[in-house]
Parts: sequence; C-alpha cells; structure tokens
Amino acid sequence: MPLGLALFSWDSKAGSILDFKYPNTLNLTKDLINKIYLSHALKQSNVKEEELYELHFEDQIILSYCDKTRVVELGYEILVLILHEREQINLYKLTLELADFAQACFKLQKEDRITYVSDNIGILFKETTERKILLLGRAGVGKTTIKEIIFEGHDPRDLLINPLSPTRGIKPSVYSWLDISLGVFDSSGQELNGILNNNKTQFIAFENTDVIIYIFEFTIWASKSKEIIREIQDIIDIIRIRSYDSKIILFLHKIDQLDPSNRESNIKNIKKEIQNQLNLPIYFTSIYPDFIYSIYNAFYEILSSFSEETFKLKNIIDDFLKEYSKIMCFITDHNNSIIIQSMSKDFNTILINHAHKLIAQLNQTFEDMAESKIEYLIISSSNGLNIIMINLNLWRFNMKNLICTSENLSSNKLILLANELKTELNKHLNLIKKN
Ligand SMILES: Nc1nc2c(ncn2[C@@H]2O[C@H](COP(=O)(O)OP(=O)(O)OP(=O)(O)O)[C@@H](O)[C@H]2O)c(=O)[nH]1
Ligand SMILES: [Mg+2]
Repeated sequence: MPLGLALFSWDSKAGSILDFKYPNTLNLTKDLINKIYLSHALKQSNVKEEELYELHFEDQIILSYCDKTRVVELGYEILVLILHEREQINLYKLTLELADFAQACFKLQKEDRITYVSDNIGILFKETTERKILLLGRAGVGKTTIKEIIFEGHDPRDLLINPLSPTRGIKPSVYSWLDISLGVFDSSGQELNGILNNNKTQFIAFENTDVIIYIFEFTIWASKSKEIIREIQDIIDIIRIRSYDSKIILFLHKIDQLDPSNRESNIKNIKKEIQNQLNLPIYFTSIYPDFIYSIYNAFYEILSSFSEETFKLKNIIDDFLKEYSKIMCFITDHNNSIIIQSMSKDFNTILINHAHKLIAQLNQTFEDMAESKIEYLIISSSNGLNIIMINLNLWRFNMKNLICTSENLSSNKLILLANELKTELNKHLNLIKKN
C-alpha cells in the first residue's frame, strides 16, 4: 500500500501550497517538495503535456503528476503518491490509476478537490492483486533457468554455457507482471522429496499457490515415467488434502534433446499419455534458440489468465483487428516475454511459432551487435508475408515491442496499422500526447 498522497496548488506569490495530505502524519520534507517541483519545472520543453514522473528520494518512490498545459494559467498543480521503494506494488496499474485520479481531481474547482480526494482515496490505497507460482521438479530439470529468463531477462544462451548452481530450499522472489504482483517460488530439486513429504516445507511451498508448474525432462520420462506420474499424483493429493485452490501445469522441458526425426510424434504420444493418466495441461519447452518462443508462450498463457489488464489490452487489439484477416499481433516486455497476443481466426498457426522465434532471435542479434534496441523493423517475404516490429517506448508499463504479422497486407498498410494500434494503446494508457 502507498505511504501517502499529497495535493498541491500554486499561489503566484507564495509558490506551492499543500492543500491536502493523507495520512495526516505523512512526513513531507522541504527537500522532497523542492525536488518534486524542480523535476516538473526543469523539464524545458516546447511541448506542454501531462507529466507523470517517477522520482526516487531516500528510500521512497514518488509518483508525481502535473498537467503542464495548465501551468501558464494556474501554476504548478501537483498530485503526488509516495511509496516505499521496497513496496511490492505494481507500478503499472498504480500509474494508470493515479493519472485517472489526478485528471478527475484537477478538473474540479480548487475547493472541491479535497472532498474528491478524501472520498476516493481508496482507489489508490488498496492492496494489489497478488498471485503465487511454485516451480517444482527434480534436480537439474531447468526450474531456475526458466525463472531467470522469464522474470530476470537473463540471456538463454548464456545460461546454457554458464549453468546456475543448484537451488537450496525454497526461494521466493516477487515480480510485477502488468497489473499483478507475482510471487515466484523456486524450489530445490534435491529437496523435492522433503517438500512433498515434510509437513512444514509442504506448507511453505504450497500455501496460497495459484499455479504449480511441475517441470520434467524427456530423458527422465523415457526411463522413469511411472515415478514421474506418481510424483505428480502426490502433488495432486497434497492440493486435495489441504483443500488448496491451485492449478497444476506441466512442462516437459529440454525438448531440444528429443531426436529431431521423431520429436513431433514423441510429443504427440506424451501428450496423449498425460491426458489419459492425469488430464493436466502440458507445455513442451526448451530454452534453445529454436524453441525459446515455447517458454515465452507458455508463460503468456499462464500469466494472462491472472491479469485483468491483459483482458483490457487484448480487447483493444482484438477489436482493432476484427476487420482484418490473416493477421497476428503481440506485445513483448523488456525480457522479450509475450504479454499480450491476438490474432484473426484464419491466421496460419504454423506461422505463430516462426514469428516468435524470428523476432526473439533478431532482437537478440541486434542487441548483441549494437548494444541497443530496435526502433523499427520490417521484414517482407516474396510471397506476401510481412512482419513489422515497433518499439512502443512504454518502459513505464514494461511494454517493449509491438509485433504485427500479416499474410495479406502490404508492408505499407501494415506499418499504418501498427502505428494506429500503437496510438490506440497509448490512448488507453493515458499517455497520448496533447498539443
Ligand atoms: N539442453 C537443455 N538444457 C537446459 C535447458 N534449460 C536448462 N538447461 C540446463 O539444465 C541445467 C540445470 O538447470 P537449472 O535451472 O539449474 O535446474 P534446476 O531445476 O533449477 O535445478 P535445482 O536447482 O538443482 O533443482 C543447466 O545446465 C541448464 O543450462 C534446455 O531447455 N535445454
Ligand atoms: Mg534451481
């Protein structure tokens, strides 16, 4: 929960005036107030627009809103929200809410603002949606590697060359994913037996878990499928006995190790067997460049079910694409994970994986080469397939690129479409430039 909120108005003689603060005990030092005002005043720009800054002051994060289009007439009217830097709140959602809140507040006459802020303070001072994911599996199956790639942005190729040390105990970390605060609990494969059988560790690992991802590899499956099934059955039993509301998802990881000549048929058979014996969802994954999309895609599907914001953003894209055919769009975050994906029903599904793979590889190659991000990228094939990638510049919301793939639009039309879509998204995020 935020530490506090403060509302300032401006007097042409006295300068900044604190109209309201919440809670009453909130400590606003002169230094802090100066820093807030300076950060808005110092930005010399011809473009006057709404600003929402994130400042760091001592151990606090300050989100500060000022509508610069109104400064000439009314002076600096500012609304700030103060958070502890260790607060695991999701800045994405909070920033959106603060912008809405501040716009509604400053629309009112000065005397009505305090009533508005105190009546609606609950919008900003509420607990974030929290979700918990538990990674389980035997030693060396790739749990920590997957966590590092998806949530820490670690380079997959680096993790193949320089493996991580074995995990000990249960390691929780907290991440932001769009509007949710996500607790990821990595566990030690060496201690898997203990986690499944010891009451206390079982409680720490399983308590309040929304999704349990059980990871196993083909080599173990090939020789010990019965043991693996029993292990998964044990997990199902723990959830049942403890009456937890957790979903189990399986990853058969390291599919790069399957013989390419019969990889597809092996995957099909395992899928069938898992369906018959356990009836649980399963993803086939690997961190090898040729399959890296499989990991991104699996987490996209798992995490998007948690997030309201995904639905909103996905609806915007779905709505936008509904008049088009043979098209797919997706948005990636700064770890190159897919966070939103939408496509027309007739899009050639074989292309999905190829498009993900191509983009992930190009991004990586370019970043290696130029140590910077791609701003724009257009690829056209001779048979009419066009792919465009544009940098969304929405770092605040952890959104990096918008990628649109079309089987029938010309590259020019696709560029136009991607830019319009970018504008739509910006509108939703309240960041559309005014003036
Ligand atoms: N071939 C292949 N190797 C992988 C893949 N993913 C991870 N690895 C390798 O698997 C090894 C073990 O990875 P970790 O992530 O440390 O395994 P873990 O499940 O966390 O192991 P514990 O912490 O001991 O439980 C490392 O050498 C990784 O490089 C993959 O997709 N393919
Ligand atoms: Mg580990």
